[in-house]
Amino acid sequence: MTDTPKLSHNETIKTKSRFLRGTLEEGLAEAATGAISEDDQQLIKFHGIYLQDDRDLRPERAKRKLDKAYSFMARLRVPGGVLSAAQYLAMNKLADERGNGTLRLTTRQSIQFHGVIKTNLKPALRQIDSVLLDTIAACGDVNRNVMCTPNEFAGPVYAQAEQSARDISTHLLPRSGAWREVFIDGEKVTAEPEAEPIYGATYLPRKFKIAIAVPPQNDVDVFAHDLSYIAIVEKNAVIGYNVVIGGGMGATHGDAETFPRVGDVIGYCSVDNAVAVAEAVLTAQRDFGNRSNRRRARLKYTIVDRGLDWFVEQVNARLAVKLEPARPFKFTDNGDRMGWHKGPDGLSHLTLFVENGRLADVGDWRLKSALVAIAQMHDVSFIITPNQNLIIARADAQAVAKIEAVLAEHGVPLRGSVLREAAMACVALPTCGLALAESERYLPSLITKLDALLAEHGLDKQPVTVRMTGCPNGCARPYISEIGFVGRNPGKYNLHLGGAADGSRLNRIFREDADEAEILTTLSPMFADYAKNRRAEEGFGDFVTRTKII
Ligand code: SRM
Ligand code: SF4
Repeated sequence: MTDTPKLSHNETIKTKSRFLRGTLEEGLAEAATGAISEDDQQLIKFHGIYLQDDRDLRPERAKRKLDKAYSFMARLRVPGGVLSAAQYLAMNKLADERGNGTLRLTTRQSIQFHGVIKTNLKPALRQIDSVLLDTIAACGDVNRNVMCTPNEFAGPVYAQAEQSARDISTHLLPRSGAWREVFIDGEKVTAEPEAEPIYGATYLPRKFKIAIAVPPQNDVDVFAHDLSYIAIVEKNAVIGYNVVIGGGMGATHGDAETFPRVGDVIGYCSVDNAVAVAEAVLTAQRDFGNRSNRRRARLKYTIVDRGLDWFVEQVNARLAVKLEPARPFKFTDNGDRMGWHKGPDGLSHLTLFVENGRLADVGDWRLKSALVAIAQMHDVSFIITPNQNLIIARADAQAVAKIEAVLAEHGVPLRGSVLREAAMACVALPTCGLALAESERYLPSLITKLDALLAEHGLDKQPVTVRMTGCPNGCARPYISEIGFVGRNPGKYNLHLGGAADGSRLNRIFREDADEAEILTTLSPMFADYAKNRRAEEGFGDFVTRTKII
């Protein structure tokens, strides 16, 4: 008798789904509830949508014996995060008419719409489709939004990298017509039986993530994804990419079988071979990834369990042109290039600070309205950065002056403090069903206190990466920041220290379950020590590692 482990329930859901249709059509038509069935909740993710509920309202609604306050979150697929002004305006309208009135820039250069109630879901997706955008594969056991060091307008190298991101995204898109059939037209777009030439009927064991970096910037955090590419540039052109595999952030508190991991550089491929490499790595993971235990189903665990060399052999066996030895590269940091920058064509690009990616109007700070005014006035592009900021791209001299005036009129500063600009927090409460602690709503006030501490020691101009998540899943990539806060309980965080400023090294847990007071009393003497004893150009993460604080 063979000892084959039982497949996870999600595998059955996928098998029976008729290429991602399930009973979504019926479930969305059911007026008696704002939710859908549990199996369909898993399937709808493949279409970029999650069922959520407002967790702030849970206690009160439970007391009144009411159903949870259900709504959906929809996430765009935007390789490299690039939107035209017209697309941005349509997305802003959608947030107002169908969502909770805000847009949330994500750590993978996408936009999320929260608070879309069931009756608004199809109209919302039709609005997305009408401006040639979609939410296909933005979640689920498939390749997700492909990230890329942003701004294709900043020069030919960036444009080439963006093109690779789009090519890979298109090639790895599920072929199922279910998204259009269920949400847009209601018409069958393909005669059954359909086929998924790359994925097969059961898709991948788990989500799969790809990013492309253009050194010296490692803004996309190349070591944090299943598969990444590092652009190798010669004579102002990308000639190929180093390939990195097996990164990932997600973990579960108290489960040593799960852990964050930084990826390994396994070789080099030409630009022309980049799509084939993506297919080879993805299909090797499709065939050998763990389909029994979803907690151990990411590529990083396939590599740890079976060995890196073995996995690279599997990849090479699928390639007509094998990987070559990796080429030299150097990253300096994993931040965004904030403020105004001029491109080779004379046009200017503003990387605007957006706190934790939330585009909203709050009191006198009216960022959301300012962006609408800018999009209506100029033919600019909007590009979401991997650090939850926003680039307003392609501004001529006249536009630069007007953009600055509009932002000032709306009370929007171009820049934050050095610490705040580089910081990231995941969404967490009230929408994330997995959050154990606050993140987006709490980090801003903690940053104010950390900024004050750093200023006491003359460190307010020193870049330090601070990232916070409301649980150990790692959505803001906290395990490679210099200072990471990972939610454990309400008001309590594991304090991680020692990541490298270029995103190449994992940090480690320094304190468990720390509240704000403990966080501040722990970090204050460290900042003093760092101010006094650091070496020239030494980052905080490198300092605590060299001096064995961690
Ligand atoms: Fe994430 C699940 C939000 C980037 C690792 N993530 C979730 C869900 C959908 C919660 C859920 O499953 O019910 C969160 C929705 C919260 C909400 O209310 O909006 C959520 N993840 C986010 C976003 C919006 C965080 C943000 O503040 O920007 C990011 C959306 C990215 C996008 O546009 O696609 C986001 N998530 C990430 C990243 C960072 C990245 O990809 O570069 C990671 C770590 C990298 C990785 O995948 O290893 C990440 N999210 C997870 C995990 C853990 C996966 C694992 O391997 O264990 C989960 C939970 C899961 O999949 O079971 C998760
Ligand atoms: Fe939710 Fe956890 Fe991701 Fe934060 S890290 S958005 S709490 S799943």
